[in-house]
Amino acid sequence: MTDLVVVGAAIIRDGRLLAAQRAEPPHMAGGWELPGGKVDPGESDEDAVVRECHEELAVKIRPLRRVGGDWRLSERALLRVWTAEIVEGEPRALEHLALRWLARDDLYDVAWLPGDRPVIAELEPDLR
Ligand code: 9L3
Ligand code: MG
Repeated sequence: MTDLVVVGAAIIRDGRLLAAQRAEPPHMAGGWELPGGKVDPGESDEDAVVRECHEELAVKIRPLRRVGGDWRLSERALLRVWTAEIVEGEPRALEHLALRWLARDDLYDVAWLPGDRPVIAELEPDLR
């Protein structure tokens, strides 16, 4: 079986990272993640991360730089992450419970989902 590819956006503005609190499924609800989701069949990873951020946050983003390689989420899913900038709009929690902009000092004030944690650590140098 091929792995399910999930893409995530590390949206950084003024040295702060946008964190999003999941609303579902129940075992993940309340946990914090980089916004994103599953790549559709035939869709490129970068198109998927742009689409997901539009659907979830109502913003247009531009992916900038890949963060690490394939991050294992589960036996069958992996996460690919890009740093990104907002080129249009102001993020709104259309599918999340809440959004927060985190500086380096408050990066771990939220309960990151276990799969996202190693990615977050790699983003520290990008933050203020
Ligand atoms: N997931 C984990 N970390 C993330 C993202 C965007 C997604 N940063 C996990 C949660 C779900 C699966 O990947 O189990 C698919 O994500 P979604 O399409 O439900 O957002
Ligand atoms: Mg999602």
